[in-house]
Amino acid sequence: MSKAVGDLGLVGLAVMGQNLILNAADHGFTVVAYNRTQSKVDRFLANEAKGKSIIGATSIEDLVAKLKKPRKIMLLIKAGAPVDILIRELVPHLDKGDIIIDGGNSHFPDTNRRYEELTKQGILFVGSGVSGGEDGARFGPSLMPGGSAEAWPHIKNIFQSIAAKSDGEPCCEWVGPAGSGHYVKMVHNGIEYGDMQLICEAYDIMKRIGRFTDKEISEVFDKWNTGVLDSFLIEITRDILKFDDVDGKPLVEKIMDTAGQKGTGKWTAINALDLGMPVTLIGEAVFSRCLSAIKDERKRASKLLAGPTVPKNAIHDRQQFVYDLEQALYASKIISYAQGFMLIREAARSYGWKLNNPAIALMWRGGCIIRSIFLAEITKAYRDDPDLENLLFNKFFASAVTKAQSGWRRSIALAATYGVPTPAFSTALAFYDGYRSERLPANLLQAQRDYFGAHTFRVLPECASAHLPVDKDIHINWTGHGGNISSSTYQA
Ligand code: NBP
Repeated sequence: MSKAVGDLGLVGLAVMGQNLILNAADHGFTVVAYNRTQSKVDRFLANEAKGKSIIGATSIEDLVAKLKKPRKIMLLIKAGAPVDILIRELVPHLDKGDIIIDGGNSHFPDTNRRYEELTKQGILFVGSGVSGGEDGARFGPSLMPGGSAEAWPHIKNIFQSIAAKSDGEPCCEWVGPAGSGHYVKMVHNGIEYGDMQLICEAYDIMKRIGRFTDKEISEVFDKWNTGVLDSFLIEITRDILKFDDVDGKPLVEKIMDTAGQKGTGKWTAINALDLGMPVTLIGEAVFSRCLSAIKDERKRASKLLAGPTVPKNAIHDRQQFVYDLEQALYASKIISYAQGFMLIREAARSYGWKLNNPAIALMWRGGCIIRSIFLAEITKAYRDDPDLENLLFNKFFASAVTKAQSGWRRSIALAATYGVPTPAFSTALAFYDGYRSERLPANLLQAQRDYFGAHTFRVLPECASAHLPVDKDIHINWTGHGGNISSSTYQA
């Protein structure tokens, strides 16, 4: 009979699983490692895990038998069907109150479903976002757990011990119920798409309009990394741009300019549309990858479709040009995070989740791909007011955007003048100008819909009259020959 000595069981010995096990062992926990392909367990025990508080399991039964109660079993396996298969295999061996944690990139509706099913069976289920890649898993990831709240006291110590620390605080807190942990991870990944796209646009403008070399652009990122943009992604961009191939030429310029967009970025954009939230920057970041992917078509179009050419002296003041771009990047980033938190707020409302907003910002401050100085300010904003309606209503961010906006507008105008695409910069500014507009042209849109589809409209209270009553759906016979019947179903 196996002895129940394990604090944590971990299933899945690929890159994330192995590193998280080593991390947990370094923090004094005894981890029981299991993998579908047994040879990987044997290899791991004989190498990286040797001499550490890590024991192997030869079967699901063996794994369960080696864990202290309530058992805590974390899955770090391929998302999708494998998670359902493994849960089905595990459950018959578990007792009520045992805990299954899915640490993979599962889609939150799947986590909602698994949470419901397992709750009925008395098993506590946690869906946890894990970010930071291989290095994060090994030395401190950002962890975003949500699901059965009763599980949190049992896993809190392990999770907060192995998580990254930011100013001494663990980048891990309880997010909320059901699939909310995976939801927050999904939005994190969407924001990551946006941050990367913004950086790419700044690089493209410096290259194509400023005619900077990669080394010069690297120096700009190096400088930016000491200011408000200080972040992991700016830091790695700096290093990528100064990395030469064996022939002394920048390696990045030899890389095919096509990118994929499966998974969490796409899910975030789809969810934003489902919830009716204008998360435009992440949407543009996903579409930019789609545009990059049609390389052959772009190649043909580049020969056929004309645009402005960039003169050699397009930039008169390099310092101002770089300063403006920094402001454009900073302001757009503020908009992207404001949109991300708008989406989280709407999800909480739509799905009936009570979410911990200050903790979400805190969890993203360290360990993960979007870690940055900037997130300290977001954490502060939500700590000062956990129910903050919009990040842009916070004094610090409102004033930061106000200060940044002339450089932001100049950068976008310059790029448009010379035909350099800036989908993320531009959509961020369009959102900002739309958000701060008390009146938008949707009045005309409503009139058009009523004209062709009898879709009705509402009238502004100050314009109400006997034939245009307030708070009533009104249909007008715009042409004199249309009917007076309004549509109750047609949605244009
Ligand atoms: P992978 O996503 O490559 O998954 C490989 C693991 O899944 C192996 O242990 C494999 O076992 C196991 N597996 C598969 Br495939 N089908 C299985 C099944 N039906 N039953 C049991 N096990 C099965 O590993 P990863 O890159 O370490 O990522 C793990 C999770 O963490 C994923 O959900 C991933 O999206 C997420 N994630 C990854 C990163 C990253 O940087 N890689 C970052 C953040 C989150 P086998 O050895 O027997 O084939």
